[in-house]
Amino acid sequence: MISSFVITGFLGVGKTTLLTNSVQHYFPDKKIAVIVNEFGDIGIDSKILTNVYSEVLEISEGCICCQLSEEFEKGVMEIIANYSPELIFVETSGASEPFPIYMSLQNLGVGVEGVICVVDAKHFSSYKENSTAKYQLGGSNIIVLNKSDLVNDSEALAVENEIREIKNKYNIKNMMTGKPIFNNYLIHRAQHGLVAKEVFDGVYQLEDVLKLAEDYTHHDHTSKDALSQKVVYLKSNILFADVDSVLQDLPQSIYRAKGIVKVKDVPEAIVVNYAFGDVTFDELKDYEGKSLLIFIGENIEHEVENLCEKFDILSLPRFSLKG
Ligand SMILES: Nc1nc2c(ncn2[C@@H]2O[C@H](COP(=O)(O)OP(=O)(O)OP(=O)(O)O)[C@@H](O)[C@H]2O)c(=O)[nH]1
Ligand SMILES: [Mg+2]
Repeated sequence: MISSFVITGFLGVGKTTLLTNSVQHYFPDKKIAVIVNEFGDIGIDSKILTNVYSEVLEISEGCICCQLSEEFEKGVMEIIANYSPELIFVETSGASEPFPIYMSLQNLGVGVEGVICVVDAKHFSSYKENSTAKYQLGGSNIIVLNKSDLVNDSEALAVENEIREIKNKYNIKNMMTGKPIFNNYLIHRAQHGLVAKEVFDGVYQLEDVLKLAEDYTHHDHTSKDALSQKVVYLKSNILFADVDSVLQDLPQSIYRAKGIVKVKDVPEAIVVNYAFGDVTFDELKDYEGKSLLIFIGENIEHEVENLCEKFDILSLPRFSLKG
């Protein structure tokens, strides 16, 4: 049986970092497929993962939490047929819940060894009220308190206590028995996603929850904390400082920005990674694609339009990405 891990967690918490660092560190000899379930046809993360087979399965726009199965399952079947992986890692979109993905893997006969929820130790309080974030915790059985380098021990402990509270309240339960489907969960601390090896030891084997599938109903998210994404293109002929000034000025409702940008004063393209006010830049060699940024947050349509008006270097695509 092919094994898998599902990696969930809110926007920008370090899911891809956990994949690239931990997974490649612990599984150098295994045939691994990494599947990133992402918005749109952009696949920024897949450009960064180079050592393993990786593929981005596109999520259509709309309610991402509802993007159950069909396309995802078809994509996974193709990957299994073409590549025969021993182990599959699925990174779910930071704006969606893990359970539908979990069910899809089960349906395909892929064993789910664990659902890992990555938590941002530093920025947890900025996003913990979001209902998607709560259901991500509720639907996982391995919790990784990442970015622990950015907090002290008492701050980390405080976040761990909050996680336990949310976990108790939002644990998904089997509708028939009323019992939580995950008997147990553990919290591991990590820096840059490098977790203890035991996280992947397969000791987590989940209860068989196929019965639950019949009863699973999508949680009704209020529009208050609905997450949306917008893509903007960047003009050519811009400087690094221009990009930096946009990122310095993002409104709080934009939690996450990522993209690949080309600027005049740096020879290679730059991967931009912005999460809750913190930003990192990495060079990406031989990138020939468009220069773009994706903004993700709560009801951000207007904010992004304002940004485009304010910063001449940004422009909205004339056609939707799907169109
Ligand atoms: N200081 C610090 N930064 C981290 C750590 N882990 C990840 N980061 C940074 O956080 C940013 C987001 O990391 P990603 O791994 O792309 O996050 P993600 O959860 O995959 O993001 P999405 O897929 O967009 O939801 C990047 O700039 C990382 O370098 C960590 O442990 N410590
Ligand atoms: Mg990612």
